[in-house]
Amino acid sequence: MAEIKRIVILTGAGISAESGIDTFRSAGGLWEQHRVEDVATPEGFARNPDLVLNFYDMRRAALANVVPNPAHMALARLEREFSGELLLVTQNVDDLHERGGSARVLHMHGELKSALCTSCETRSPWFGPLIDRPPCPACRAPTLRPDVVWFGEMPYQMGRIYQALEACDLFVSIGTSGAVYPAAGFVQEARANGARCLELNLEPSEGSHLFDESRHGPASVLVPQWVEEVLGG
Ligand code: BV8
Repeated sequence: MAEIKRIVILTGAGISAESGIDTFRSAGGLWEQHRVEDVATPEGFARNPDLVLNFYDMRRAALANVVPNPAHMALARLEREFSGELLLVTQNVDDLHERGGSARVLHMHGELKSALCTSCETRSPWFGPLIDRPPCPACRAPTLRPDVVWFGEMPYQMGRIYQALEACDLFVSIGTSGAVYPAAGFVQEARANGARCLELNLEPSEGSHLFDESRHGPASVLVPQWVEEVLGG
């Protein structure tokens, strides 16, 4: 494999599946229990804020019952030992990358452990429930919402992500179905700029045909194996 200098990694719910966090599209997954329109859109939040606040309060509380798996640890090892540039972008709102040892994680869809004030737009680290309408730490207004990107909202730091996709020589997609844009389009950006594209997923994603190589299996096996390869064993 030619000398790899700049890697962009995109992770999805599949990397946290073996830690016990439901993915969105598996049987019994998150979206089977709730309609997307009701719990992951601004309209759903406006229509029934308690339903949405509870949905995210439950997921935030559930973080206490899960731990990172070997895939998260392997990406933290890559961050420590890889001599080139690495950007880890995750669609996940859990904190398992950080708890697995990754120091630099770009949460393009926000994170459960952050609250956004709809009055002053301040983001605050948040660990408890929001259902009781606690006051915003900055402006005291009782107008905190989950700091996650809902459907129809703009994902975070897209400029930085596209810049990295244009410059990278390797794009790796891990544990994502390729069902949601703009994340699902990152492989096209990377390809257009001549990067090699690798998919590590339990089964072929919707965009599998766009990858130079697609390996199928559990992330806890595939990711440590791949990191070992990149670091030259
Ligand atoms: C935007 C945060 C534009 C919240 C999420 C038509 C109508 C309306 C909208 C659209 C439309 N067409 C396109 C759109 C845009 C829309 C979209 O893409 N819709 C889809 C449904 C068609 N996208 C948006 O709205 C985005 N915003 O476009 O804004 C804009 C432009 C200008 C100005 C303003 C706005 C925002 C989308 C973000 C939504 N938020 N999450 C929360 O978490 O609750 S989405 C959520 O689902 C995830 O974050 C992720 O992005 C997405 C997909 O989930 P995955 O992570 O891939 O998980 P999934 O279960 O699907 O797959 C898991 C995979 O893992 C599987 O492949 C499985 O095989 C694999 N796996 C399982 N176990 C393992 C494993 N792999 C390895 N090992 C294992 N053990």
